[in-house]
Amino acid sequence: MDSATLTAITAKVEAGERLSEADGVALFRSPDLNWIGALANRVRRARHGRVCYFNVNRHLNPTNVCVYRCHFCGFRRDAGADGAYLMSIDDCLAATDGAEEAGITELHIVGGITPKADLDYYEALLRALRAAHPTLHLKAFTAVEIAFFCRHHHLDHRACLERLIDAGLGSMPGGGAEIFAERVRRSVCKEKAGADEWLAIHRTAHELGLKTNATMLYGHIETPEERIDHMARLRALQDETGGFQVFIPLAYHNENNPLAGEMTTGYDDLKTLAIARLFLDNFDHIKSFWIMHTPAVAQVALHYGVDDLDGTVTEERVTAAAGGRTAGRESKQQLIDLIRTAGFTPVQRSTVYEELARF
Ligand code: V47
Ligand code: SF4
Repeated sequence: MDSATLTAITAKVEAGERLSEADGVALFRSPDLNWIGALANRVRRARHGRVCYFNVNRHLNPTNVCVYRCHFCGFRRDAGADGAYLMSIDDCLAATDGAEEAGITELHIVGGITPKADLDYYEALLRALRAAHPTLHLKAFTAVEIAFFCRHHHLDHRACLERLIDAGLGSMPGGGAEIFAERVRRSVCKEKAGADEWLAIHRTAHELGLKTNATMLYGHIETPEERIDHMARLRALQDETGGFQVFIPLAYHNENNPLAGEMTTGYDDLKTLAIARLFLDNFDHIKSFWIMHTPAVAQVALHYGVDDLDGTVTEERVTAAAGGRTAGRESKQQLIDLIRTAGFTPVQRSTVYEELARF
């Protein structure tokens, strides 16, 4: 891209004008990471100053049994295969025992797609967790899981979500979005809910008052145009509902999965995060899931548009299964130090971005 295009995009951002899809693609095609990063940093600083948010959470993946076969997934197992597991509700209670004492404020609950873990199972699980941990926020179920529950139980999205809210669901994570483009989904995750259904479920969740998150799995077979198309569809829904809290680009990991592509580079990670900050002008937060980006890249990313780090995640299995080297046990103090030494003020937040403590 010539510098005139970058200058024109810079002028738009400075005037608070929305970037077009062509602008977004041009940014991906530009090699000028530091220019793009500096621009994203200006937007980030105008919104959040020197604050960097983090939360203290725990992941609970009740089963890795999955009837789907996404090509990028190292986590899934066939029922009965070596390493396949399905936790009972008591197992889940045991795994979350002592959560509050450990300072945890959120449980992030997602699992594989199996009739053995259906809506009845998850309603009972939410109720049991709510009874055992009344103050913990239950952030649970990707739209892909909700779509499966709906089909399995012959329910529409609204009825299914209402049942889960009644059982204790507090918000929804952003997984399962992958890349919305049909070409990519047909190739790497053809069984799971398509883009339209993913978006429809989040729309309904927003209508019911649930906050939700949005992800994008990048660094495999998608093109820059498909990354921007993905973000454009999220931006359009956000214009309608305002219900998304945060955008989380997830970096593809290449172990134990049939896709076996290259890992993303730090360069691509930073550029993708910065472009997300510039393109998604109606999203409050851009999060680095540092388990995927590594603490080193996540720290630098705070200067490239990121204002949120997730988190003091314990027991995260999806990334670990695909070659993640960063054990999900970063202590709160380490996270605080990582944010501070990058020149930012660590703010511990709740799931829905209320400030809990400032360090
Ligand atoms: O949906 C699967 C992705 C997601 C791989 O909402 C992979 O706060 C990289 O959605 N390499 C689950 N990614 C994780 C997720 C998430 C994580 C953190 C915070 C939030 C949030 C959501 O992980 C899956 C899929 O897109 N994934 N395999 C892989 N090999
Ligand atoms: Fe199943 Fe999720 Fe893995 Fe796809 S990414 S195979 S839906 S566990």
